[in-house]
Amino acid sequence: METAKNENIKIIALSGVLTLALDSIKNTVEAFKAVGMRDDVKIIVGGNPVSEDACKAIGADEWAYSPQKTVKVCTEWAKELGQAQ
Ligand code: B12
Repeated sequence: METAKNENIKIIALSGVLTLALDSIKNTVEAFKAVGMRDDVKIIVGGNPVSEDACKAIGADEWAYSPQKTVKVCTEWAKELGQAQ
């Protein structure tokens, strides 16, 4: 969060391989809320245990399984946010 703030990072991508990681990913999203930064960043999640339902439960903005979708979503966000691709 400190790095995101200091370096003006707008897209956060969180990866989890184990089902256990879903809790940590959710805690990270909650931590952005707690410091009032949730609306400043877009959060995309992915990894083996991540699904549409998990994405909703986590409170992320998007999820992806394929690299192609990940790039598509982040490219759209970058345009929306007025950042270089
Ligand atoms: C290789 C592997 C390991 C290696 C990891 C080596 C390394 N340095 O990374 C080793 C041998 C260390 C390992 C250990 C363990 N593993 Co393991 N492992 C795997 C395996 C075979 C492949 C994972 C992988 O790298 N896939 C290749 C990547 C490219 O694919 P991917 O992760 O699915 O990612 C794709 C998408 O999900 C997406 N994506 C991924 N991340 C992100 C992030 C974002 C933001 C986005 C948008 C998209 C995205 O894009 C990728 C490309 O398409 C999987 C089985 C499997 N087929 O998934 C089990 C698996 C993940 N392991 C498993 C387990 C249980 C373990 C251990 C707990 C075993 C143990 N008892 O010690 C440990 C845990 C280690 C740890 N601390 O995390 C389970 C997890 C079960 C669960 N649901 O929790 C799996 C699913 C196997 C199984 N079916 O039981 N493992």
